[in-house]
Amino acid sequence: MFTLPDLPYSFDALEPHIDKQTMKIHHDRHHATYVNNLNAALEGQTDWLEKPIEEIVEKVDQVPEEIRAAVRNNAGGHLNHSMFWTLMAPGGKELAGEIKTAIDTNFTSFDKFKELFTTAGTSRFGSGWVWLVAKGDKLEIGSTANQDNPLMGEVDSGMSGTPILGLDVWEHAYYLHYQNKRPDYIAAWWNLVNWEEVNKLLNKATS
Ligand code: MN3
Repeated sequence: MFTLPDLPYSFDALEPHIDKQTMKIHHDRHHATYVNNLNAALEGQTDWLEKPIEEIVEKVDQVPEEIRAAVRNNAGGHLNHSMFWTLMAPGGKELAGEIKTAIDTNFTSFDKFKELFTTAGTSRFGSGWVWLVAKGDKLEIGSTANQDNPLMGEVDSGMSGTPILGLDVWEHAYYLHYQNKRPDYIAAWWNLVNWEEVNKLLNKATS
């Protein structure tokens, strides 16, 4: 059985960039629903229930067809949100170390990277996620629809690689405070990025 992880900070810790009520509803209702629906979809599938969430997302094509769509949406939802909470920190964490070097090498500068990542978020139609992935010794930016994750691979998600940074651009992530102004939410989110965690994920992906 999968369980809802606690937030690594309080619901109001990301204010003023992301408000308390949005965080509470996003975590306690949206993320909780993905966890509950995933457990319900996998009921009786003992071998699948014992796998790490990353492996289920990676192998979603092998899940029995009658539950595949539910597992895709809800395993993706659970993994994406579990990552998302840890990729933010109150006030953000300094961009330093290998991730800083890798961003400069792959995108020429942080400003250019920020511009490309932001555009991927503002141009994603409907609900989805923006990702920075490690792919071999390169970094790539892309976006996926719904709760798809790059670990699902090119055919299913339109991307591949190991996600090291993800941004939720579903309306439920910002609508209470920002209404339809997704670009304002993304601009504020940059103040919260936990680059220490991104660095850890980069090291893990490339080691
Ligand atoms: Mn969400």
